[in-house]
Amino acid sequence: YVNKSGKGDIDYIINAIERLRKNRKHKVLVVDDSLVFRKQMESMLKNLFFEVISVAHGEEAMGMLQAKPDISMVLTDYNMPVMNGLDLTIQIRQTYTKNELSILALSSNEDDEITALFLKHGANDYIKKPFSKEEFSVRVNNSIEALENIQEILNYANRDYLTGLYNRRYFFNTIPEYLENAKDSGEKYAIAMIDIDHFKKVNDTYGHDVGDKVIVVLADLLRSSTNVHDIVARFGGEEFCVVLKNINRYSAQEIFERIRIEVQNHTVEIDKETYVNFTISIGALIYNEEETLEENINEADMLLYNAKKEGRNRLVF
Ligand code: GH3
Ligand code: MG
Ligand code: MG
Ligand code: MG
Repeated sequence: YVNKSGKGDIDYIINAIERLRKNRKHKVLVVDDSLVFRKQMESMLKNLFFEVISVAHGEEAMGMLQAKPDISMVLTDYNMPVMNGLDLTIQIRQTYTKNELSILALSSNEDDEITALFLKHGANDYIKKPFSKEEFSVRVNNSIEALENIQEILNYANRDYLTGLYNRRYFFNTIPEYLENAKDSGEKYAIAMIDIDHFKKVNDTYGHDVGDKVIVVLADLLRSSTNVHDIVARFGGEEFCVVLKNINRYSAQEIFERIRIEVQNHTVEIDKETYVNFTISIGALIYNEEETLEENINEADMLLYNAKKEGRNRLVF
């Protein structure tokens, strides 16, 4: 069976299966005051393998977005009691960009101005009621695909390919704003520069692939030893930067020291005969708001240099 556009239903199913295969079951929030219409959309979306949540108006939708921050798309009606679709769109865009959350506006309103207003205030696309099941599926799929493509590109731009950690570019783009929050809330942040000791020897003795494996092991260890709100970045080579959020000097020292000891005690198994041990040196400080980020990083780098000079496998705070 082929629809008017030449695309068969099977294409949407293939599309949806492709998404499932990539292990991404997107959550979609349906916002409509008509129960009949909500049920209809729910069933169409479930056929496209989306996880669906539905609410009756904009205010409920805002509450749901706060409770479930991993929603990928909002499908919203225009005319609703308490808060209409346009006000909802405006509110959502104060928190989420078009690249983070897709908004599809739906309305039977004949007024073309509403369409323009929706798009102007940040809706990604617009569907006029009544619409065919086919148009609905195509527009929903297109928006989700666009969102996935942008997120994939952002991922390539912001993350290090080998370890999946944030790269230097992301770090220097994001950290200043992140630290601004610290200034406002009066929270202290700790910054550490971390470098593997005698890493050239690892490469020279076991080869570059083993060296890479060691870098990945350290990356995983840094990630698992820190909080979700902390930042772990690979600056290049075997050099990492860790930022701990909302922490005092004593706790930061304890965490970095624990990481150092964990690395020292960890054995990397390459194969049945090859086991590699390695150590790291750490230069760390409590972020000084009176100085720039670069100055803070340079200071941490100096402390790292001192840790190396004093014999390696140590923390200088
Ligand atoms: P030190 O204790 O003073 O830090 O000695 P080191 O041998 O670790 O010296 P340094 O930090 O200058 O060495 C960095 C080495 O890391 C040089 C480079 O060949 C290697 N390297 C950089 N990036 C990678 C990578 O992605 N994979 C591998 N396997 N090696 C890398
Ligand atoms: Mg309505
Ligand atoms: Mg090194
Ligand atoms: Mg180095």
